[in-house]
Amino acid sequence: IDTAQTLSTTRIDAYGVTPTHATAAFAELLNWVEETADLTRPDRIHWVEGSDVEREALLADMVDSGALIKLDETLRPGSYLARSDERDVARLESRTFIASNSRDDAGPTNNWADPAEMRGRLTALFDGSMEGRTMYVVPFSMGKVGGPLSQIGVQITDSPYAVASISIMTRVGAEVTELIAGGSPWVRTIHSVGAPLDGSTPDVAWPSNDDKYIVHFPDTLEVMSFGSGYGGNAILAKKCFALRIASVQGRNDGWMAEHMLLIRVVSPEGRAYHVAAAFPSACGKTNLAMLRPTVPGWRVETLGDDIAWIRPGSDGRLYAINPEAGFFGVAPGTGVSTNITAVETLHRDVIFTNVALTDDGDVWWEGLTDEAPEHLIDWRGDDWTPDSGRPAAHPNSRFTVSAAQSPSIAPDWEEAVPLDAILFGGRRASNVPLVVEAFDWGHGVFMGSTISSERTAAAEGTVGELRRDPFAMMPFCGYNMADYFAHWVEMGEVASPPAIFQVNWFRKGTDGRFLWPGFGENSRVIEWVVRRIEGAAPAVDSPIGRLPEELNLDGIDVPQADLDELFAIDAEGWLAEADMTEAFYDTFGDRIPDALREQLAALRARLASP
Ligand code: GTP
Ligand code: SPV
Ligand code: MN
Repeated sequence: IDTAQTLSTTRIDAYGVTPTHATAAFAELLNWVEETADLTRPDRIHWVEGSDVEREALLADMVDSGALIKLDETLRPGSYLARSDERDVARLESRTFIASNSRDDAGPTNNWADPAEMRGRLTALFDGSMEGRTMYVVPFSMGKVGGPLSQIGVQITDSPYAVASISIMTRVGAEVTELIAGGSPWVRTIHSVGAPLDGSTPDVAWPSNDDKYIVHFPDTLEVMSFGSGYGGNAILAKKCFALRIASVQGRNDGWMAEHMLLIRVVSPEGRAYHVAAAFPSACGKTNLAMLRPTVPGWRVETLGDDIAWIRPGSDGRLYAINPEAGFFGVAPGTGVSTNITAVETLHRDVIFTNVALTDDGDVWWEGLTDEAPEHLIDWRGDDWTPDSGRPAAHPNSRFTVSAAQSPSIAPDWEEAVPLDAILFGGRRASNVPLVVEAFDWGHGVFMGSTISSERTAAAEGTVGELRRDPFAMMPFCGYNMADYFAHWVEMGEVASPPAIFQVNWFRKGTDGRFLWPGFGENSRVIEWVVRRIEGAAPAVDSPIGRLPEELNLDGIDVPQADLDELFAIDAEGWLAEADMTEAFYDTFGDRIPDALREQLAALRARLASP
């Protein structure tokens, strides 16, 4: 690029951004913005600078247009409610594509699309898609700006709701534009709700398009998303970049992008341990991230609730950061008795989506309080009473809030921390015990690769149906999952890899009731995990791994029969799981690492002669 020619001062000034270096790298960004505007034909371009004034104005505009409802300023200061279109309430895995050059690189677990063909289809969809709207340019950093494990990107979008959300979930601002101008690599993400305005019909509160595409181009580090305004479909920094694209970057460059919460556990002796946990969507990450231990003397600090980027340090340990800056958390089930920390986090400056509105201008959802208010406006905008016979809040209704305002946030939450333990979990009504420790890294990777979980409302599909979700990454791995498993095997070749555990808070009795009280009581499992790391708690070997010889149950009353069932290992059930694992592995052909096939054979042998 001829910098002098393409980067005249007037050209830069047109956007109100003036990086200190008017470099070729900056010209490339400008060219991309202008090409996208030429295609999508918005009325205006707004380069987002990330200031408070700008944010206030954006929110006020959305209240004026009906896109947001301002909540009562005394009850819930600085907070808003958005109601989505009824057909746009969750991630859409069937509309999510990995457009890698080679179909094999996407693997059997992803929808693959030919990149050239898909680009053609998207170009047609984006043609004029922003007419009548503002095109926002949002430079963002995942991880603190300029941090050693951080990555940057730019999202172009015509959704002010997406802009407001990205401003909470990532670090947005001029410093990022500076980094781009300075030559830092960045990821291009383009989003349109696909609802151009022709001037004759008025806008709707939640514009979207029935034709939806969430497309990733891992070979060129790009994301294009069309038609949906919801969460992971529209906040492209999150699942699209920080997991799907970043998982590919990590494979190429020797690090990992994982669907994990990140916490610091402080023991009564004052020793700190760092634990990451991969649970599928709506399976307890945010709750564990904000755990308030019921075991006296233990403390948990929050570092992240959804995504961790992990890289080997020079000391032979694995270091992790939370690349996000906010929480996009599930509302239903979040209450004083389950997650008091979240309730306290949500006292101000929150964007709620698809929860119910109270008569005094506050919000409510199932589980916030034991008793529902007598009258509400439900997530669709209709009158609701407790005998309406339907939920007031959508099961996947969410809050968007800054991480820094959580009372449990670690003071150094933006720094990398060394991992002591990794947990894998899911929703399993049967078979999987409350906690089991892997024999070693290789066995732990095998465990991760075999995780199944019951479907939740976080994505489309039948809630409750059991499905494979290895490493909780099934919907988020941007490349062939067999290669991803191999990458995991390799990443354990550091001198001191973390210990690995499998947990399950969701095992049910024959009467359909959860056997384990969960939430704050999960600290009892965390206590055992830490004591194992310290070499201070005994374990007994079982065919599937090491079980606690004893769990601290002081102060709670879990019937012995429930405990027995929580830890029951049914050899036949596990042999059946082993058969399903083999069938799953076979879908990858011979790309599955030998090490995992050997782990499967060893599991079968242990189950045959316990
Ligand atoms: P995403 O944000 O979609 O990735 O979900 P998440 O993994 O962060 O799940 P979250 O912590 O929001 O929990 C999802 C649902 O599971 C909520 O309704 C919680 O109340 C419920 N839940 C979380 N932890 C427990 C637990 O220990 N026991 C039981 N029974 N339910 C739990
Ligand atoms: C999930 O589904 O795992 C979420 C919500 O955290 S979304 O951002 O929509 O992916
Ligand atoms: Mn969450």
